[in-house]
This record gives sequence, C-alpha cells and structure tokens, in this order.
Amino acid sequence: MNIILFFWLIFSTVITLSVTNGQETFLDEMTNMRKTIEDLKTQIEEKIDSTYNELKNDSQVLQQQLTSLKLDTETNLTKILESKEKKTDCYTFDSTTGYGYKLLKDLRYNWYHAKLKCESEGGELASIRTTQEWQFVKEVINLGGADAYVWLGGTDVLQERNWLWTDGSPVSFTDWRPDFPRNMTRYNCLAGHIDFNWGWFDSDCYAYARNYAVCKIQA
Ligand SMILES: [Ca+2]
Repeated sequence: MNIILFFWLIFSTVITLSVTNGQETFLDEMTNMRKTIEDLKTQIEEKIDSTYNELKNDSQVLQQQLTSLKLDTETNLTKILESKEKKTDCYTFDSTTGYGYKLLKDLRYNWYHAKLKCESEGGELASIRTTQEWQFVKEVINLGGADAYVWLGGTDVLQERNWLWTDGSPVSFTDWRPDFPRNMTRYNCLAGHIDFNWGWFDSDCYAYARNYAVCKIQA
C-alpha cells in the first residue's frame, strides 16, 4: 500500500511539474511577443514623429521660399511698371493713333542693337504703316536733330525682297528713295536718309556710323 502511494505521489508530482513548466514557457513566449509588439509600436511611433517633423520642416522651408518668390515677383513687377512709366517720358505721342515715337540718339547702335533697345523699353524699332504716320515720324526725326541716317524697323534678312516689320507683318506702305531698294543680300535693314527727305534705303544692318533710330511705343 505504501509503495503504491509512493509511486502515485511520484507520478502526480512529475505531471504537476510538467504542466507548470509548460505554462511558464507559454507565459514567457507571450511576454516576449508583447515586448516585441511594444518595441515595434515604439519604433513606428518614433518613425511617424520624425517623418511628421521632417515634412513640417520642409513645409516651412517651402512656405518661406514661396513668400520670398512672391516678394521678388511683386518687386520685379513694380520695377517693370515704374521703368515703363519712365521710358515713355521721352516719347512724342500722336493723339489720333495713340502711338508714341522717340529718336534714339546713341550713334553706336547698329540695326539689331537699336531693335533691342526699343524692345527693352516695351516698344519696337518703328514700323511705318501709313503716309500720315510717316509724316508724324519725320517731324519727330527733324525735331530730334537727326542729321544723317535713321533706322526703321523693316528688314528683308529672312528672305531677300520680302520686307517685314519686326513683328513679322509685311511692309506695305513704303517711301523708297529713287533707285532703291538695291535688293542685295548684304543690304537687309531699313533706314531713312536726310538727303532724300528721309527717303528709305536698304542698308547694311551692322552699319552704325551716324545712325539714329526711331522707337515706337503704344500709349
Ligand atoms: Ca536685302
């Protein structure tokens, strides 16, 4: 009887220890898993925080750049408007058409320089569309004191004998001096000559000695 009881005690103790050991292993695994989950959660939260902060910083930098760009744009617009106001000062305006004209007196300009100068003021190297306009421009030229040649905005540089104004429109009104244009590929820019009451001739575009120029601008 004692022997049976003894074996029973041994058996039940082994079973109990085995079950307890299994429970502890399971609890350990659960604890480890929970810790892993907690760690992952912490890492994700940290990543979200750092990404949020980076985006916030980027957004602030972009906002600053945008503000700076807006200020630059407003400053440039103001400068352009101010400069345009200033640059129309010296123009003589024809009240019937609304166009103004100015004699450029810097004699260093060849035709291309004169064209760029007029365009930088918001206008064009003068196109002449009608007899009335040409009369008005000739008065501006004479009053301005031109004494030799004046550049006008016509050219046949793109195609010989096909004269165009700088906006690409055809030259329809003309006032060629006798025997002109010469229709030669080395004479492609339009100028007026004082000896022929500013009658037109086809000139070397790069000539500049004693060349005045007429700029034209819209009011
Ligand atoms: Ca030509």
